[in-house]
Amino acid sequence: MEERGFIFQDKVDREIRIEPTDWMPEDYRKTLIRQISQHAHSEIVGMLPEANWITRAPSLRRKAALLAKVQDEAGHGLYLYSAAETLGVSRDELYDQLHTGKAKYSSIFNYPTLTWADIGAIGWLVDGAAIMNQVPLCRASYGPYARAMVRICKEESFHQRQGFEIMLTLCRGTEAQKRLAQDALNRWWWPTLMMFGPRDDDSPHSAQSMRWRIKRFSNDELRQKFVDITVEQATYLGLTVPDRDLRFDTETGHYRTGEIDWSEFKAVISGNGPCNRQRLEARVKAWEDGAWVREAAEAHAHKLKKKVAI
Ligand code: FAQ
Repeated sequence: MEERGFIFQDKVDREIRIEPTDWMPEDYRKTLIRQISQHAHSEIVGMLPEANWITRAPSLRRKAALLAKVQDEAGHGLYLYSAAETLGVSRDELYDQLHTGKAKYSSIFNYPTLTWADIGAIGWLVDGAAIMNQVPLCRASYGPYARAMVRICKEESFHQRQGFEIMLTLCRGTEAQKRLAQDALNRWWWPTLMMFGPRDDDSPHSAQSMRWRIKRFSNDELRQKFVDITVEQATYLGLTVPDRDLRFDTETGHYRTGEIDWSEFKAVISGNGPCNRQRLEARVKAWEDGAWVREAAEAHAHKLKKKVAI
């Protein structure tokens, strides 16, 4: 057992990918199921805030792009559920964990999309944060997860640009449009910073996940990279980041933010954010409304099997 553990860690250290049929420590398997399934749920629940604006997109071009983005997210969820299944958990179990409120998904999707500018802010900030966190995951030690992330990141990068372009259009528009863009930044800035997870000294899983090379950077490192890039993009847009304590530290070359409201983060991840109940209800309803499709598909597969047997 010890020797297997040693060989496993040695492979990880030498950047040899771990594949589903390889031996792996039970805790590594559990950690991956936890992270990959939370990630899959996030993609699926993440469709809801944006779907709210598909029927109200301001032009056909915007509607087509938003529809395509939301479809991509469904695809991301499916690749990720498939990656989780390679670790021996069934998709039904994962859905059940989501629908019964046992599973976490990203805190960010528990905030409402009040105006069209929120769709711009989600693409720019939320997808921007997702890319920052997910590009290193393309080098995660577990093969199926890393490979799924490659395609996901390419698509997220398109999503981020469509969001930034919406923001740019609004910021170059009328005063009222610019106000919408600023209001969206005001509401999405802090929740986006929370997406990276708790501070390093309050993150129970980080150290082990870094030893296993599932994570390559800590939560705070990724958050800092995101802040450094995004503050400059906000300046380019002519928007103000809603943080009075934000300053550029000439010594380190980084922007320093004020303190994140961790009590808000904790409330949201324990089910008490502005839209948690609404999001879960929508997922459970979709599952229940789809029961007849699953039954019909099963009956059809059963018929086909019978035919082949004859
Ligand atoms: N929300 O010890 P750590 C997207 C939980 S996809 C909710 O630091 P870890 C695409 C954490 O699970 C966005 N819970 O944990 C899109 C753990 O709880 P547990 C999703 C959070 O795993 C864009 C506890 O706190 N991306 O946006 C959050 O080492 C636009 C302790 O935390 C991923 O899932 C949070 N923000 O690091 C779709 C990426 N943060 O399990 C639609 C993959 C932490 O003990 C529209 N995941 N928690 O009960 C990761 O990189 C990691 O799992 C972290 C957390 C960095 C999220």
